[in-house]
Amino acid sequence: MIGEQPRPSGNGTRDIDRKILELFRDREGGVVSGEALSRLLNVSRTAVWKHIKTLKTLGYDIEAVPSQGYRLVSSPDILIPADISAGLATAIIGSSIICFRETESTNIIASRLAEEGASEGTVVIADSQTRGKGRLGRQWESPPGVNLYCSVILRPPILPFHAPQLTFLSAVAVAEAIEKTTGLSPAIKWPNDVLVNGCKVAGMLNEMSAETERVEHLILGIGVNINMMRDQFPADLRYPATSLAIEAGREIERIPFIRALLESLDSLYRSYCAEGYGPLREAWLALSAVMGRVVSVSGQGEGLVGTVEGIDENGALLLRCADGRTERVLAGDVTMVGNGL
Ligand code: BT5
Repeated sequence: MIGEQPRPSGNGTRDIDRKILELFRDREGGVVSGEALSRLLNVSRTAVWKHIKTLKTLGYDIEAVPSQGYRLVSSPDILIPADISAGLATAIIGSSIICFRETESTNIIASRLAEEGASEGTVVIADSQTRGKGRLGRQWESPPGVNLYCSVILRPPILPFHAPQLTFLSAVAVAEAIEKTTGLSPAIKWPNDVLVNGCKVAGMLNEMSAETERVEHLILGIGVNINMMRDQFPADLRYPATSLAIEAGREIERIPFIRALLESLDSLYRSYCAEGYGPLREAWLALSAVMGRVVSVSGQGEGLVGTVEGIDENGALLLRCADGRTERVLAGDVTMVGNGL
């Protein structure tokens, strides 16, 4: 179940969804014919059907009544979107906010919405996920009531080969939000894990849809362990994990954290669009847990060991190996080995 808060800048598609819901509510549980919806909204019957299908994916229980039309049986009942957008100081991120009580994966929903034309800055949030995705087909533990699972739709005006530069946007924004709302000191492990006191507190999964000449959309998937307790973590995690509450020794309010995160994302993204990659790269380097450290690489680049020298224009990790050459690592996982070769 969900709540939805389209903000005034929402595009036509989401406006039609909202108008359909208003028409249902005007009838108070009654049936509204497809013909009436099509006439009142000035769209085709097929378009009405597509919007009904989208609303159903978003958690609205809409029944088709044979030869009469549609009836809204129940609406999502969480109020989080309205709470989040109240006082949210952003220009792009949060143009529309959609919340689910439970969904398979916010990245899957966000991709679907993006394909249907959802506006840039649309944010999909879930209280729990049944199939939370990590990188490389791994799973992301997503219990209810404690954490943040969210996906943001971006449509950056850049060529696809520049898209890896935006990989770091969400990790930097999460780190800034942690500093601002908890006073903890986060660090980023390449490419995108956010650590507090050496343990993983957040992970990111970015997914892109592109043509040769342009990025169609980019989904920033962000999972943050906010109030998860020690006994909620599975025993076999790849890397030691923690939550903000465990590290801060107190419960962290989710809504102010989410608002701080969306505001950081908004200002970093706008600065990227106006000034390019430089400021984002600098921010990432300032927060990096791996700069100057010796790391070993698994996945692509398996077996490489070297001292981290930085990241390049495409987000690749630059490693100085024992024989003096510098290797570029484009994908994979790194593990810290020591303090210098
Ligand atoms: C990540 O993958 O770190 C990316 C996680 C992205 C999750 C968000 S939630 C919202 C959005 N919707 C989705 O479906 N996904 C995104 P990776 O680096 O591959 O780490 C995954 C590994 O971390 C797993 O194999 C576990 O070992 C471990 N892990 C799983 N759940 C965890 C958790 N909640 N906290 C810390 N570690 C976890």
